[in-house]
Amino acid sequence: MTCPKCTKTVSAAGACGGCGFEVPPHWLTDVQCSMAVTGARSAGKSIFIGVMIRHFGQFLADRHHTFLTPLNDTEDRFLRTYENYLYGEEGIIPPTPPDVPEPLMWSFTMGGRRFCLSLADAAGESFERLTPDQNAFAYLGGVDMICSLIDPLKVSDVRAIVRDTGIPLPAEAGNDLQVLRRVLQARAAHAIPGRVQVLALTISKFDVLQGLKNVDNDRWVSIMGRPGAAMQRDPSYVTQWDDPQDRLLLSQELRSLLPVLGAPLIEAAATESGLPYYLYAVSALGRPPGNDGFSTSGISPYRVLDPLKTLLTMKAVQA
Ligand SMILES: Nc1nc2c(ncn2[C@@H]2O[C@H](COP(=O)(O)OP(=O)(O)OP(=O)(O)O)[C@@H](O)[C@H]2O)c(=O)[nH]1
Ligand SMILES: [Mg+2]
Ligand SMILES: [Zn+2]
Repeated sequence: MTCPKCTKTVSAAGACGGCGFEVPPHWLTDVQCSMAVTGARSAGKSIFIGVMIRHFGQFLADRHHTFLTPLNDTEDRFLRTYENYLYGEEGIIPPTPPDVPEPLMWSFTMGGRRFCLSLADAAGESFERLTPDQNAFAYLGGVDMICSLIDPLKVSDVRAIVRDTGIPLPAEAGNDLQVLRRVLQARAAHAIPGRVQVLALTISKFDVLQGLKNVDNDRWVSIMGRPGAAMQRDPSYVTQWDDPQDRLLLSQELRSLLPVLGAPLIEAAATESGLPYYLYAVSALGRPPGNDGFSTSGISPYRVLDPLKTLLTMKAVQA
């Protein structure tokens, strides 16, 4: 058993001997699942986490008739760092400070099994500077899933079209491919022998690309406007577990999208890492944010549960 924060071996609940993190008893008794969300600055990591967890709680209640229980100080931190912004009056989430990432943890039941989820958010700024010797990022070698966000608003072609439509653009920051390679190198340096890890290559802010089917641009209209495409559907809230058929279909469509996004080397980096990987598309907000934050326009997420459902299904099968 390893600590969710520093990956040192732990044999009992309570303060970890390596880092002092309070390891909850659930971590030792339940099916462990851990996810690290990575990506460059403003890739959409924190908003994705905030919306994913909120919707996961609703999904558990509606589809599994169970509850998402925050552990340690997670409830307070989640409220302060995510929910107060996304569903309150605080305006947009500020950039995550480059501190040592502290996992958020929850416990819940799915399919009659208890799960304990550990989820790590970190600053894009830290990932952009990451080197394999940084022990604060050892968790990258211990997590079950690395969910790496790729931001379509970094693509100059997409930015140019979006700028024309008048939607506010976040500052262009960080190179997604470089960050992905740094994350995967750090992962390899801290890998725990025998641990199965998967990589979720996840296009964030997918509403931006879906919006291109309505613009005056033939190339994008033909790519994004195909009726019946998996990219146009969102069954993630309906199915109880991962749906492999839907996932494969979506992966195929996204595979043909990556070169168009100018990101063909993203898959090469994934292959180089030797990790099994899947492609996902998510939109946490479902639409571009307004200048004054989120609350006025409302949040209607798209496929935000897909990576997590793959992870939980994988762990349920392994357990
Ligand atoms: N259109 C659209 N924009 C989004 C979405 N999610 C995030 N954004 C935009 O991206 C900006 C950054 O989002 P964050 O979640 O704070 O990004 P981050 O990756 O956590 O950034 P750091 O903490 O600095 O590393 C937001 O202020 C939004 O403008 C989305 O689903 N759709
Ligand atoms: Mg953040
Ligand atoms: Zn520790």
